[in-house]
Amino acid sequence: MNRTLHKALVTGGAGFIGSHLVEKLVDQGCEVTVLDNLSSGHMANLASVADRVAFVKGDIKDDRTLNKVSKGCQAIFHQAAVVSVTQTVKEPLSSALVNDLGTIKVLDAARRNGVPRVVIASSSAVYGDAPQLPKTESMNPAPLSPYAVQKLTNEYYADLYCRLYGLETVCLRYFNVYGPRQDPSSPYSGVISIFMLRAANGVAPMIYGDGRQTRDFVFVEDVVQANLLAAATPAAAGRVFNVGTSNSVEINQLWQMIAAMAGCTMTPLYDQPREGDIVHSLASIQRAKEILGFQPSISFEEGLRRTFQWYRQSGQQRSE
Ligand code: UD2
Repeated sequence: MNRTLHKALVTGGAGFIGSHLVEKLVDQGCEVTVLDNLSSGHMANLASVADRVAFVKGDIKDDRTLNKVSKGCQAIFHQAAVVSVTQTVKEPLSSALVNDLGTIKVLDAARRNGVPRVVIASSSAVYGDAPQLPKTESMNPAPLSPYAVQKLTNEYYADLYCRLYGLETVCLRYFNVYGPRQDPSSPYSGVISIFMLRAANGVAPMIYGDGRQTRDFVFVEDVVQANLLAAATPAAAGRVFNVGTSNSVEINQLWQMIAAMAGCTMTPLYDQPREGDIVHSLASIQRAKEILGFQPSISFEEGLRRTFQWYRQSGQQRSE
């Protein structure tokens, strides 16, 4: 790591991924401002650092707020977004105002205020269902939802801001992120959070399709690691990186692992494949390894154990 961060802004810092990033930055002695409108984030996610961060309840669409919170920062970690693919399909316009225009506003606030670096949360969604595996950053993108188009647009703007204005931007294409605090409450929440809740409640899971589809699940702490490296590595500027593990897990196998952990014996129910579902997703993390020095450190078994422990302890099992 080549740079120490003294002051940073995390947009969406009260969300699932953002709050883990905030905790880590605070642990490292960084002065952190969180900007979050609490539309999908929760103050409870920041409980462990509440008295050590500056929390601003506000919107990334609000230029004045953005201006204020970005002053003096060495980096902005832009995690705020409409994160539900389905919601962007239902509301292409309002989601674009946040995911497209909001991101441009974040980039421009950085430019105006002399913030040297912006790390942007992108998504494996930009690959669509292109059959090539593993997905490499040099593949042609094939976005299939407003969400994917918005994330890809973010990447193009990030690249432009780097070329036109010298703003150091780094985009991270997250694969399937999981871990403590992931919200399981919607049918479109991450499959691990849903299965954890089902297992804790003794309710059989629903598997869409034959369950042979696979995903590259990456533990949230490793995503935090990727963000910190992206902020600190000079050669990362202007680049896009996959953030996954290069390992994939079948959905059937995922349930078996969670059921074994929870001591459940229920048999899953099966339904039609979910519309628009891709069959396989797997990241090549070669570029992140070579340029960022990224190396996932939490095995899938360990990540699942930590996540399950959190669902058990946090009382999430009562909320379904
Ligand atoms: C992930 C991202 C999404 C987008 C997309 C791009 C998450 C949570 N979502 O969606 O934001 O980037 O990738 O491709 O990371 N499943 C079941 N039963 C359930 C829930 C899910 O069988 O109760 C299946 C689902 O049909 C899918 C797999 O599990 O095949 C993973 O589903 P997901 O919603 O966790 O994530 P994904 O890959 O669709």
